Formats: sequence, structure tokens, C-alpha cells
Amino acid sequence: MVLRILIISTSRELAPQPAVPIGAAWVAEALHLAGFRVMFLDLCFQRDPVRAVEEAILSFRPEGIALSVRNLDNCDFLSPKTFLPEVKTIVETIKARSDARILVGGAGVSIMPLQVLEYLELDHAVVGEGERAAPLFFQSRGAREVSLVPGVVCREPSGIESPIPAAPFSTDFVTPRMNKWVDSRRYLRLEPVLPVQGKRGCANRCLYCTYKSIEGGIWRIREAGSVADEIAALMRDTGAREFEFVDSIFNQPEGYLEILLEEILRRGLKGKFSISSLSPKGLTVQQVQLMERAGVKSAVVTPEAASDVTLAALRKDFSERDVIHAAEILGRSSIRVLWCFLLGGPKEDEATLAKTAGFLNTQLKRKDSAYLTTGIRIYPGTGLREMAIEEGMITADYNLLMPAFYFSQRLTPQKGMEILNGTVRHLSRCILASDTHKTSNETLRLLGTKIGLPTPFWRYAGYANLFNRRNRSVRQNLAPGPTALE
Ligand code: B12
Repeated sequence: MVLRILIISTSRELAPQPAVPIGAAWVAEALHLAGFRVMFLDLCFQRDPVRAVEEAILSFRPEGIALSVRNLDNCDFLSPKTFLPEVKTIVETIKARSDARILVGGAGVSIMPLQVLEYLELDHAVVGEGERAAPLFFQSRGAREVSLVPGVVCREPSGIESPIPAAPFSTDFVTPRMNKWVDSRRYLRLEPVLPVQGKRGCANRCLYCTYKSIEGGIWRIREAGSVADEIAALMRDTGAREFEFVDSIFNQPEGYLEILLEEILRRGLKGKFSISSLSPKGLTVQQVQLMERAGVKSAVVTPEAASDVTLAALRKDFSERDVIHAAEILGRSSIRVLWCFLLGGPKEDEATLAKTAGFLNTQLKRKDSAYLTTGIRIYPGTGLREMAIEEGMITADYNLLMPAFYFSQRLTPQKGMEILNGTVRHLSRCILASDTHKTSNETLRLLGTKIGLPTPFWRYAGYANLFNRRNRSVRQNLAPGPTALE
């Protein structure tokens, strides 16, 4: 008998840009290939998400429900917001209307599965990727069989925490058919760009990062031909010409970028590409030239700090010199760069912040912008959590489901803003993470797409800042947000 599985993508967040639910789409495709009847419900643009869930349950009568939770919160120290209460409302709606078995997964869930299960009052979650775990879960029967599915975490009714199994990370990728599951037109209306993931995993061990729990700790590369096929299919089926590589770090491991971009060139795919995360480490002139030839128009570069002191404290394996070297190479290219910095990380003080300001003054080219995030979200299992406990910012029993943030005790957010306000020359090209939540940004996106403004939209940061009526005095009056959301 063919089981009916309803997969629900719960994210409704549109800032700082909409994110097409590709993770949920990959899982939907895997369930479909495993022989299930699958219905995909994307809550992102639903006016009434509860009603949409009720209607889907009524019409489809699912025997299993797979919930995808991408974001737990907005990671914003200055205006924190958790998304979990809205997910809980969806879970309550499901429970009131259906006896279907529920499985929850997604990036947010992988970071702290037990805490999420406890909060949502659900029994089963998946850590890591869902392509294998979800079909096996819905095929399995009985508590014992379920508990043996690799990657599945069970909530123990006794309240005793079961150990989180090491998630199995496969190198055998399903070919995603995102457009079969997601109404890409809705997303393309807000920005004409679709996401593509060319590899998974991250072998770096940055102090604060969660990627190891979500994607695994080693690089796993998709076959370049399959990624090129996916792009060609998306071009054909959606008319999109712009794509963003959402890999953890695009220029690692060594050789990956070359294989992928050479394949794109060989296939004659005339796309416009952007990169979600490029590391300054080891970036070469040849790589940047290849990127330009293949159609890369913009990249988000993520050094997070510009001083050796803070880079070492964040356990980055590159130096201030590498960051400047990358800036010089990219500065001579046509690629627009969004430079990302975390302000207030471990060992941040006036001197290290002055280095960031100095970097912005000397390296931010006219084509570039910067994205500044104040404070760092603390996650379980990270070195940052240990540090925050040692420094008395959180207690060891705080479960971190509601966000808590690290901010260096050698500085205050106000002092930090004062330094930036006083020293950075091109503040209009600096985007504060907190400002991206303004509803005006969505209006600007709709407008920008409609009139065909060239992407990436962060290049219009200066205009958006004007539109948001942000000015020096507003910035100087920034109040620090709570350390943890109650
Ligand atoms: C690229 C990226 C971005 C890009 C997105 C660009 C784009 N065009 O899509 C940008 C920079 C815009 C962005 C923004 C944000 N992001 Co982001 N982003 C990522 C990143 C690096 C990859 C996401 C991705 O596309 N993965 C590829 C897909 C295929 O994988 P996936 O979604 O995880 O799905 C797999 C599994 O999770 C699982 N799965 C998924 N659903 C389900 C369901 C079930 C039932 C099962 C069993 C399994 C399952 O199987 C899938 C396939 O294997 C992740 C970190 C990471 N390494 O995952 C952070 C991450 C998801 N982002 C995060 C956050 C917080 C945000 C923002 C809210 C704030 C911010 N920092 O800007 C915004 C929100 C944007 C939005 N509208 O939702 C957090 C979420 C954790 C949290 N604290 O909530 C993450 C985990 C980073 C982190 N801090 O650790 N992001």
C-alpha cells in the first residue's frame, strides 16, 4: 500500500532575503523516489498557515507528516526573534486534525534535536540530512524499528535524554527537482535567484559554528555534471538565469570550485552566479578569474573578523594578511563582494574593532557592501558555549533553544557602534543585520524585481538605509538586546 506523506516547510522568514526551501524539496524527492505519495506544503507565503495545514490534512489525509524547520530564530542579538512558537502552533493544529506520524527535521532541528522535540512535544527528529532517514522512518513500524533508523532521535517519555546518534552522512546524492515541489515563481518575484547546493559538509572547526551537526564534518561533493544538470533543468523549467551556491564554503575543499565552474563553462550554461560564502583562505587570482569567466557576479565573503587576535579566538585558520590578500584580489575583479563581520566576538575590544573599521575604510570598494552582525548566537556543542559558561554569560543548564548571545566583555554594543560611527567612512554601504528585518526591505525587493534591477539586492544598501530612515542618531541610540529570549 502506498503511504501518503505530507511534507510541510514551516519557514515564513523573508529577511535578509527569502530562502527557497530546497532542503525540504530534497527530502520530498527522496520520499517520492522511495514510493510514497507526497504532497508539499510551503507555508512561506500562506496568508493563514494554520488554515493551509488544516486544508492539506483534510484533502490529502496523510498517514505521515514530515515537518521541515530551517530556522529556530533570526540569530539577531539586537532584535531577537524565535520562530518556534509559530511551528508549535502548526504542530498543535496537526495533532488536533490528524493521527499521522510526525517526523521533524531541518537545519534548526539538527543543531539541538532533543530541545526541539521537547518544546514541540514531538517524539521523532532527524539529525542531519533527511533523504535516507525520512523514507526509512515512514517505512518502519514499532518503537524499536524506528529507533534503529540512522539519524533518527527519539524523545524518551521518561525524560531521560537519549544520546544523539552520529548522523550518517552519505555521498550518494539524490538529484533534487526543486521546481517539482516548490512554487519557485513566488520566490522569484522577490529576487530572481534560485539556490543550488554543490556539496555538503564542512571540515573547518570555527568556535561558534553548527555546520558539523547539520551537514557533517567532512566535505562531500556532488558530481559536477549533476549540479550542472540541475542548473540546466531549473533554467528550462523556471526561466531563472541567476543562481546562488549555498554551500557552506564555496572555495573549499581545494579543487572543488575549479571542477564545478569548469563544468559550467564546458556545458555553456550562461547563468549569473552568486556565492553564499567564500573564505578568504587561500583564494587565488586564478580562482577569481575562473569565477568571472563562469559568470560569478557576486560573493559573500565571510572572514567574520579583520584582526589576528579575533580571528584566532574564533578559531579561523587564516590570518589578517589572508583577509587583506583576498580583498586585494577581489578588489581588482568585477565581482561584487558583501563582506561579513561578526562584532563583539571573543577578545573583541576597541583595538580589534578599529581593525575592522580600518579594513572597511581601505578595502571596501565602490561595488562592495558590508554586513555587520552584532553578538554571536551560542549553540550547544560549540566552543563558544564553553567560553560563555566560563565567562558567566550563561549557566551550564541553559538549553539554548531560546537564543542567547556572546558579546565580548571588553566592549559594549554601544561603544562598538560609536567606534564604527566615528571611524567608518562608507557607513551607507554597511548593512546592520538588525535592519534587514524592516518590512520596507520586502517592498523594495518586490519593486526591484518588478523593474528588473540587477542583483544582488544588497548592492542597494545605501538606498535601503535611506528608505529605512536610518541615520547616525538612530544608530548611536541602539540599545543592546537581551542576552537570552525569555
Ligand atoms: C545558505 C544559507 C543562508 C543564505 C540563504 C540563501 C538562499 N538563496 O537560500 C542566507 C545568507 C540568505 C541565509 C539567511 C538566513 N539564515 Co541561513 N543558512 C544558510 C546555510 C549555510 C545553508 C542552508 C541551505 O540552503 N542548505 C542546503 C539544504 C539542502 O539543506 P537543509 O535545508 O539543511 O536540508 C537538509 C537537512 O536539514 C534535512 N531536512 C530539511 N528539512 C527536513 C525535514 C525532515 C522531515 C527531515 C527528516 C529532514 C529535513 O534534509 C535536507 C537535505 O539533506 C545554513 C547552514 C547550514 N550549513 O546548513 C544557514 C542556516 C540555516 N541559516 C540560519 C539562519 C538563522 C538564517 C537567518 C534567519 C539569519 C541570518 N543569519 O541571516 C536568515 C533567514 C533567511 C530565510 N529567509 O529563511 C541558521 C539556522 C539556525 C538558527 N539559529 O535558527 C543556519 C543553520 C546557520 C547557523 N547559524 O548555524 N542563510
